[in-house]
Amino acid sequence: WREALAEGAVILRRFATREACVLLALIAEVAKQAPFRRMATPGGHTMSVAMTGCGERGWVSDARGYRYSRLDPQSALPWPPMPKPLLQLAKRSAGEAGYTGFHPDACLINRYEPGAKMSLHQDRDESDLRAPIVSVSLGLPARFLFGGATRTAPTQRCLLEHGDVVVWGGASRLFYHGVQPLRLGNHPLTGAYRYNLTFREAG
Ligand code: MD5
Ligand code: FE
Repeated sequence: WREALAEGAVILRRFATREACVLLALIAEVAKQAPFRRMATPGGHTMSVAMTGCGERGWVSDARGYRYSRLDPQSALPWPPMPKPLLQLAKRSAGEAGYTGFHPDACLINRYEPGAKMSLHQDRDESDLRAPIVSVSLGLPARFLFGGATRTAPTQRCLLEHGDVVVWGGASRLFYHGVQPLRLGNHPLTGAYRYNLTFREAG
């Protein structure tokens, strides 16, 4: 259940399956205070993925660019605190992959509806790019693409399913990656949606 996926990346298959119900209930709690929204891109488009977040910092995108903010721009209030079970899962996952001392201050919550996708990109808005990113997939499966350190590097595809956790550290931390359009489906816990939690040391 523990496999190397790329340089520095480890997939912990089904690591979060038993906790999934609790995680989804916590996501719903966060979304009551900071509702899912489709953010604007700096280029003037609207993302197909709906997002919210919890923790000290939240990732935001608008006409001014991408950044982390202590306040939810929609409410001008701080993001909801990161629930303990989420923080614990993130730390346990990082530990399983060999990363001790992981202290995420941001949990970005992505919600994919059928057709929603994420184009190839790098995650580099965090202040310390040596810290790993822990990603937890819930609900419908996604065809995930990851390449290499350059946009044109060859890409590999992998299926990320309900309960799968990936720890992206080392070289893979800065690999280009994306998510193919979500296919229609019905998951017993999430219906037509896929959720992805990413834990980051942002600040
Ligand atoms: C997702 N989210 O499935 C993905 C999981 C995002 C995003 O890409 O930015 O919200 S995070 C996957 C990730 C992070 C860092 C490095 C790599 C993948 N990688 O090297 O492939 O919604
Ligand atoms: Fe990303």
